[in-house]
Amino acid sequence: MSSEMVNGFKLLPGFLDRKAASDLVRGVAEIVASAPLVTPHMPRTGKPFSVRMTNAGSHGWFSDKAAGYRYQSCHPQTGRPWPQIPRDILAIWRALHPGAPPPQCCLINYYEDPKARMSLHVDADEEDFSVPILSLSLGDTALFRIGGTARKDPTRSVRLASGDVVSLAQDARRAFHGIDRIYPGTSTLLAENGFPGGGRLNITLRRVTAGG
Ligand code: MD6
Ligand code: FE
Repeated sequence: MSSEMVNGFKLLPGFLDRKAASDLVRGVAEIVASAPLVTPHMPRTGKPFSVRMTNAGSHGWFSDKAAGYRYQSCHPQTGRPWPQIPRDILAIWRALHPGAPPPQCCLINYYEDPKARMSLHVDADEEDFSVPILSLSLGDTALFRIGGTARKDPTRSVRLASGDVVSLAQDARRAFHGIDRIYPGTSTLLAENGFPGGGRLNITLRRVTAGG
């Protein structure tokens, strides 16, 4: 914890109370019922991600070996448009990003495997970097690491607990970040709200296209 936190990183611990978090998880369970979780794969190598994903909104993020990282309007397996972003999620966006255009992507990452993680990355598939990304953590606590805009920059680690909200704006919007590990069994939220396997959900809200 020696380095300065990159500018534009904001952590709101416990922003969501248990009731709000439970409602969100049940909303995600509804999304998953119509847009099933899928395992993305790395471009070129085809290595599978350890998290499964789905989306809501007009733009869904996905990756596979053949076509790599991209946004697409339909679910890769069902071919149906992604479900709409739930109203309670849109309300959180409006409360924290007043004046920003509405999110076009609600990416849902599910860490069910206790060994699931997400390697250091920059979210760079969007056209518009002026709008912050908002991240909601639900369920088991995770160890989040964030550095600077260069991969070699020093990093700092913070634990993200259920109900914590993170906003990445300014330099942090282009900063490397990832999830080193989750702490299994630290929350009952998911198991009690439609995810019998427990684990952790992360919801990120993004503006994808420029203008708006
Ligand atoms: C996660 N989060 O919390 C992974 N990306 O599971 C992210 O990759 C992330 O927390 C952009 C903005 C905020 C984030
Ligand atoms: Fe990210």
